[in-house]
Amino acid sequence: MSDMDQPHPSASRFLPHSSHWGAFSVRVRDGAIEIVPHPRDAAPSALLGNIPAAVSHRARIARPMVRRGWLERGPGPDRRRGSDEFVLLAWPEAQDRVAAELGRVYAAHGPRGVFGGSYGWASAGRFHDAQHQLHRFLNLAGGYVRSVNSYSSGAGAVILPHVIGPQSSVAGNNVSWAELTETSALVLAFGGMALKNNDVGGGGTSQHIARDHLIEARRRGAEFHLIGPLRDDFPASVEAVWHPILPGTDVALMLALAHTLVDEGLHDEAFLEGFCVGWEAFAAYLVGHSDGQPKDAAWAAAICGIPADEITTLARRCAGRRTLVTCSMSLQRAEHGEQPVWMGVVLAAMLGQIGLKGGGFAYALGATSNTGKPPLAVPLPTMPVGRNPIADFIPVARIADMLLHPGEAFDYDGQHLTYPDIRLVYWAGGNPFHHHQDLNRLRRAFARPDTVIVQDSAWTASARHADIVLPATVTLEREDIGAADGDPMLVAMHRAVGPYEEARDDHAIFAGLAGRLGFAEAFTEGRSAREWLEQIYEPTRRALAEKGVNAPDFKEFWEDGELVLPTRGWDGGIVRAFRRDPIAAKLPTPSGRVEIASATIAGFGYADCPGHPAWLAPVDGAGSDAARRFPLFLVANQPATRLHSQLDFGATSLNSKIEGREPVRIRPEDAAARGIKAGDIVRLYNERGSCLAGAVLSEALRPGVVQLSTGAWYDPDDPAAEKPLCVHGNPNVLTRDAGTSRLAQGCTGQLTLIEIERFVGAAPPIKAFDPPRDKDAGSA
Ligand code: PGD
Repeated sequence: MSDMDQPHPSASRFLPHSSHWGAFSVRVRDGAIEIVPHPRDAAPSALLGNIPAAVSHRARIARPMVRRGWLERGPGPDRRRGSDEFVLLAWPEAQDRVAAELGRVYAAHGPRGVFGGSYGWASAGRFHDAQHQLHRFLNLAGGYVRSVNSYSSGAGAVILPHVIGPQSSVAGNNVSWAELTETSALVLAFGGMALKNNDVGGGGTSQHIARDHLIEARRRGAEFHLIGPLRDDFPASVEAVWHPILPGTDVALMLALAHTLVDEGLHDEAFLEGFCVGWEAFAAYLVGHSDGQPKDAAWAAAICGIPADEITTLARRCAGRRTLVTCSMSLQRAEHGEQPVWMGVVLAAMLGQIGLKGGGFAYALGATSNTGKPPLAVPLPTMPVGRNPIADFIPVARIADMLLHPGEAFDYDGQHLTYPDIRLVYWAGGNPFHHHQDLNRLRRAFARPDTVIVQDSAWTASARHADIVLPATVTLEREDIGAADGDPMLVAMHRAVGPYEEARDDHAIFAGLAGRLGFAEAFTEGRSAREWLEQIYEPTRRALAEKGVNAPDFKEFWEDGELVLPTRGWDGGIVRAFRRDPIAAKLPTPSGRVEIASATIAGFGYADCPGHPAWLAPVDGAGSDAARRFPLFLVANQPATRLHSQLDFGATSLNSKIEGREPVRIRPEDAAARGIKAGDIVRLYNERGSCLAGAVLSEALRPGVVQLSTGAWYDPDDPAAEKPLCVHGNPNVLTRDAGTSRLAQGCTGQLTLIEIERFVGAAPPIKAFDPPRDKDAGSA
């Protein structure tokens, strides 16, 4: 059966669907798209407002296109990527050329010449997920260099297993929202718990529950402390005490809290003795025996900007009650990002609370909509990707280093590795010109490979920097199953509209390429997309039947539109089991205990990640050379009006812009000192680049801090220039492209130093959403 046999849905019916930011129903009437949030969701996300634009915005890619330089001169490094013309190709020719180029690169360079790391969130949907489809295809084609970890949590994912246990055990299931609401007396939230982040749950979310739990906890009397430069990283309703810390200095504050606990005998020696290793080495550093500097409150105050008496008072309040130390992902997306995560664990250990209900340490609680929810009792439908015959990888945020420095050595988590010599980059479902730091450097990196192929639904800056651009469908144009770890609802994602122009599903694109490369049968296994949905649904159905609960067959599930899955009881995971019995239920760390100091990490000999948590002054921080020229701290955080760069042209995102430019928040006194008024177009700059944005004056920032969210589409005024001005407001032209440390090599995009000035003169037009001019291959 072909996919074309599927009946086109009736236009007047509401159909179930799903997105990373919520389940919803969709109806198409007279060409207009109506979206209604799922009734089960008490706090639906405003991001749903971006969805209607996805269907036919001019930024959609209509048909395959090829870069003129690549078409005329063939594969090879080329600095014109990003500024060249594009030429239209018919699908058969586009696929012939992609298949031939893949064949050439595999024959000449093998799988180590192909980068399929292709990081990105893509869209909700268990079958059409672009990463799964690409990896299945490349595995069958011969393999590829992959990427490991994420931009979200590059440092956290590597440090946590050394110290307490895998991220999934410490972020997802040691302290639940329900426990926080019922039990926590004090929540010490480093980086806060911004509700905007809770809007999004990778894969889908049927209920946004954080706001109500936080309010309920406050009503019961829980005390919240927000450590962070942005006051709205907690909702006003929890009445958090705001400690407006200098960005990037949380470890100094944590150390001073720890120092006060020791100084006043408030630390839990029995817990440190019975459940931890490495206390002596760390304590020697803390009190200054090892380096002559006690990490006391006065020392920390000078670094982090929180007064010493506020620090000692806070430390005393944390002791002797059920205290939960939380650490947001944003904190570790910065230089030495491993340290706040590790030191958060140590602080919680010193308070003796690790493993207790509603206490101890929770990583990234509130970072997405689905953390802190009960785990599912059945497996989710999953598309098999097969096996990659090669093991080569890079830590995901080292993409530019890899392309610029083939053959050079780098360190990662105790390993000495070498960057591969990549000839072909294939990206589907991600936007590196959104997510990577120092975009001018990334442009130089993208000039290096022979060929760059991008599959996306829209003309992102990544598509503009490709040689071959293939138009992919959006979820409303295809059928899928929506589901996510931690959320109990399986959604039958019905197709609401036909494909835009010549867009095709990623699966169909790869099936076509697989046919040309001789492995169509292995790729599709002879199934249509609908048959794949039935296939991947079956293990979930079987598991439900084995549990003796409602287990509808696929047809019934599809007609019902949704299925609520059973969850497991909350047991606090490995950390609580360890607290109950540290001998029988050892932690999966080298010592089986919480590692306050790590012999393994010390053995790596990394100066930028020593064997116990430490304050390491950042290169791009206060007091640095850069700070003298660029005195403002830029917080480049997750946006509140879209997911990353997705649907930046949607209504919710556009409504937040100022004359079409991304809003930058700045304190009134910092603005006045620069002659900036609300609504002015301003230029943000440092030595790496510059961008325009619209000024919003706000007192919700620490003085000296400005905030420009990520996700405005990169829009260079002159795409051929070395360091063009981004006229739209993408902060990644300013951020620094350096790993968190040699341990994790994570992304450090959250913070950087900049200066701002009022932009004088005629503001350049925004072209980010205008597609490149169509050129016909025939007339090329
Ligand atoms: P998205 O905008 O979600 O960003 O980076 P990521 O690359 O995930 O990109 C997804 C792309 O996939 C979009 O272009 C979308 O159109 C495309 N897409 C969606 N569905 C499909 C599909 O079905 N098929 C195909 N082919 N394409 C599809 C996010 C990354 O950015 C993340 S996770 C984080 S946490 C980082 N955060 C920061 C930060 O805090 N600060 C800075 N400065 N930089 C960051 N970058 C990181």
